[in-house]
Amino acid sequence: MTVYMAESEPYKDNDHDLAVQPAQPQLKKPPLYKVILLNDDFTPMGFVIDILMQFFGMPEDLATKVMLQIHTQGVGVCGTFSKDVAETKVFIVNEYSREHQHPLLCSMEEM
Ligand code: TYC
Repeated sequence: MTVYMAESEPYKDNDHDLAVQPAQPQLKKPPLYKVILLNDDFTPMGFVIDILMQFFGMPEDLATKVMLQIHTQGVGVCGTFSKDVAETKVFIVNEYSREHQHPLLCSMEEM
C-alpha cells in the first residue's frame, strides 16, 4: 500500500477555475464627534479659558484664541473624540459650569 502525504499531493482548489472575489471588510470606522462650546453674554472669559485648558488640554495661548473665536463667531470646537469620550466631556463641562453658576453650554456634533 502506498501512503500519500497531504503535502505531496498535487494542489486542487476545487473552484473549477472560477475567480473567487475576496469578501469586503464589513466594519466601518466609528464616527467622530466635535465637542463645541457656545457663546453667551454672561460666562466670564477667564472661566471659558480655564475650561479649555482643564478639560481639553489646551495651552493658555490656544485656549485664549479659541475662547475669543467663540466670543466673536458664536461657536467653537474644543476637540474631536469618539462618541463615548465626547459625551463624557459634554457632561462634565456642563456640570462644572452649573456648579459655578455660569450658563455656558457645551454640546457635540457628529462629523
Ligand atoms: N461672551 C462672553 C463674555 O463676553 C465670553 C464667552 C466666550 C462666553 C466663550 C462663552 O463659550 C463662550 N463674557
